[in-house]
Amino acid sequence: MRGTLSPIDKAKYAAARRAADLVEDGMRVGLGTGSTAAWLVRCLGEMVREDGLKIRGVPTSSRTAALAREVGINVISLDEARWLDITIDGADEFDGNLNLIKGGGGALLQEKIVAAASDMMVVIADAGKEVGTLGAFPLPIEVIPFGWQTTQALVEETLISLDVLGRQTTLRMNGAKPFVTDEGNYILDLHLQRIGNPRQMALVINQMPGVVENGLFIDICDLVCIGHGDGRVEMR
Ligand code: ABF
Repeated sequence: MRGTLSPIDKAKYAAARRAADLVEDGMRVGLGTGSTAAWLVRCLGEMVREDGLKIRGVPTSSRTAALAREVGINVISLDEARWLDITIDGADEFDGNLNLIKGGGGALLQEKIVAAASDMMVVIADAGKEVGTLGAFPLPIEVIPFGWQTTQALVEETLISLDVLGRQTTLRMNGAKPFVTDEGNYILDLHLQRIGNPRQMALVINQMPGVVENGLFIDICDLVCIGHGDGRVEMR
């Protein structure tokens, strides 16, 4: 099946496969969400079933939990694990400082909590996710449903004071209804084009009432495995 993969899936698989080699017997492993992270979960499942690898996995979404169980990984909660040896997850963008935009898949809240509770956070991505400056990918902001339009207006007004090009937000939809996260929240996608100061942006956004978390991961990622369509993997 892997022989018939598109170049982009080959790149995702190659990155995931390389990162899976960082996982050792006995580790507690944070399992990311998204199509690249799904390759990682499948690789780890294979290592569990075929090589007898013994790990405990903490999923970052209900989707990943279901896949991890399906491939034979011993799934535990973050509170059972308390601390993780490594988390391996995808990203929507990463820059030269290994800062990230995440949350395109809607799982940013659990992803950030799990990553922050890990000794090491590894991102797996195809080369197309690398950017000079973060922000072309809309920044996901998780907000509670109560008063979400008021929160939206507050976000847009507050951004006037920052040096940003755009400040339009859109409510993420799932068909005709708002997309609802695993935590029962909504997501506003913030269209900025570029984020000159991601650290400041992350702090400002998270101070607003109604905002639960944003998709900027600053100083959290330790290593990026960048997959290419020909199967090469670069490490940053
Ligand atoms: C998750 O999956 C995210 O935080 C990110 O939004 C997304 C990347 O998805 P994919 O690997 O499918 O490009 O990790």
